Amino acid sequence: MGGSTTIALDFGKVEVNGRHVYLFGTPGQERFEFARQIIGTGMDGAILLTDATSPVDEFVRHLYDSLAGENIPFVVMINKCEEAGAQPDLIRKHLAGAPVHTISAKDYRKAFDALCTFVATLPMGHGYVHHDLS
Ligand SMILES: Nc1nc2c(ncn2[C@@H]2O[C@H](COP(=O)(O)OP(=O)(O)OP(=O)(O)O)[C@@H](O)[C@H]2O)c(=O)[nH]1
Ligand SMILES: [Mg+2]
Repeated sequence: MGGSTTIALDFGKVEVNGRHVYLFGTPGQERFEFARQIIGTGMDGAILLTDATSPVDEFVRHLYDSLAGENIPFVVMINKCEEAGAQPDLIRKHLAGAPVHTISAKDYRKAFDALCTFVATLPMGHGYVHHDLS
């Protein structure tokens, strides 16, 4: 979307092997920690989308550690892997522990396959949270 930064959330809905998957993209900038906390409440799984052309810095490490500390399925997807300067192996080395997929937003099929693999690890019967306000 023309170089715009996420300040609230990105939302997407896809069907994966007959399951409805709701994707909530949080802002990536450090100052939006509060938004990540709110959006992440009640999530069934977490995907850390990292940039293969940027080194793992303290902030990415912080995101990794907080998601790994949640009691939910968690995966790392290394994006921009088609770029000439991409170093997915370096990122993979620094984020060892969680399952890792190398993807590119420019390769829909590969990214979707990675999502399918992750969704298959999620327990059934989730995906919709009923908030009882009474
Ligand atoms: N070459 C390449 N460029 C990409 C890829 N994915 C995203 N981009 C570009 O990277 C830039 C940033 O993408 P965004 O989707 O805005 O990144 P973001 O992580 O949501 O950024 P914030 O919302 O600011 O946290 C845009 O210019 C995208 O076109 C990719 O896989 N390959
Ligand atoms: Mg964004």
